[in-house]
Amino acid sequence: MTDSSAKSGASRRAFLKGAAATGAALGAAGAAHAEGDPLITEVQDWAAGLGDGVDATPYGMPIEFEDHVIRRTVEWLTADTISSINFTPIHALDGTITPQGCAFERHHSGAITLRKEDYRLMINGMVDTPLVFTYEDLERFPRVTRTFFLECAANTGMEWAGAQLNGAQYTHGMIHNMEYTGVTLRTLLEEAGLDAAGDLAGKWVYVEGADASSNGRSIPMEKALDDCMIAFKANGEALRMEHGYPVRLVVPGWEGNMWVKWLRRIEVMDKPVESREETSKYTDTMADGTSRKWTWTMDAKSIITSPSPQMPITHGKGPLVITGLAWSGNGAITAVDVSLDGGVTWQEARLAEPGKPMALSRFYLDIDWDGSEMFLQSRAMDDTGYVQPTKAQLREVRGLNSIYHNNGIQTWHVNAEGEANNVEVS
Ligand SMILES: Nc1nc2c(c(=O)[nH]1)N[C@H]1C(S)=C(S)[C@@H](COP(=O)(O)O)O[C@H]1N2
Ligand SMILES: [Mo]
Repeated sequence: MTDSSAKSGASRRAFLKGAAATGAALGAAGAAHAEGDPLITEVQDWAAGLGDGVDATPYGMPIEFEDHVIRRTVEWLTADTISSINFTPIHALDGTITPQGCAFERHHSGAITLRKEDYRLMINGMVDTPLVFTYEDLERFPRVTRTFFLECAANTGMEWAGAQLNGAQYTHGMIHNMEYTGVTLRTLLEEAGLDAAGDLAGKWVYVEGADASSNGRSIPMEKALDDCMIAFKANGEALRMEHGYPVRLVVPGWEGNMWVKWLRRIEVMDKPVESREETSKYTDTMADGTSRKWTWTMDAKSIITSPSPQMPITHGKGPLVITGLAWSGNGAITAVDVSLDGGVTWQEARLAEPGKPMALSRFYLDIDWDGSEMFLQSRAMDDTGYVQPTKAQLREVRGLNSIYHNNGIQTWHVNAEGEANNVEVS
């Protein structure tokens, strides 16, 4: 590559030498070249004059050197961009919060532009008082803020029959994790009065969006009253248009398809609608040709985001940070194990912080890489005691006909050069 990468390599080595001197465990990372490094000894352009003023970026974008950290599509999957999918660059992110600007999108009839002033949310059906809320109305109910992942049921769906897409972004990038602010669905249902509906057992809500597809889904009342949210902020700011501005439904731990964007109507019913999105789609065909339905929960899953095919090891042997994401729709992640040898032996990774229910967890495993090939795997455990299955275990139960709900353990083969590829081990 260019001069500048060589330069930053040199300054990194200098840093590592400093770290070793203070007793950190990075001693073997390389000799220092601090002496004579113009980046240290010379006054640089950026220090010789003034930087940008505070009026240069009223709303900031990532610096130009990060312009590869973007949503991407897979050409053969993206027949048209209106009814389609793109993928979060999870390989290049760290921490747990997904910036809205690069969080994957899935729309069935394109992303619509809906002004707050034109927004209406209706609650009708088996309620005391059918109601219509404006956006301003919603802002006056008691508010909550909570962080959840949204995973499309089809995430990793192209990998059912074998290793196919080469990159964590493509195999596992139909996921994002945001801090949502809004009101609970329970608050609004209570406002409309659920009592007239009598016994709540067996009741459902049917939720639909304002876009042409409407993406209607039926949700059991227990879930609706438990933790669903009517969200109008994500990561502190207004929802982006592509994520449902001004209001979307949040259905923690359940498949992304139920998180209706541009939410416009909630009907309380005594049975599910059996809409297109819950019959011909989002059902799982088994080996014998029958289909599972109402497979709402996203089971525990994990992925090593680096190293990975888009994130090869470029620094040679020595200290290596292995990192990734884990999540469970059934609760909080309690542990993540990492294997370097395709699942023969496992080591427990470090969680960046204790797992939160139905939110992404970040894990790290710091190793001293000897430069030999690895078959990297990660396996998540949640607080129900569930352990992420191997692909073989999953196929034994579910066959090969499914698209949705593939939470099998992923393998990256890393060769001696540090390049990684999507493979399967038997
Ligand atoms: N109104 C509406 N809601 C929708 C969809 C849609 O097309 N229209 N797509 C669904 C699907 S399949 C998924 S995976 C998530 C994607 O949310 P995102 O685009 O914010 O990532 O939204 C869901 N909600
Ligand atoms: Mo989806």
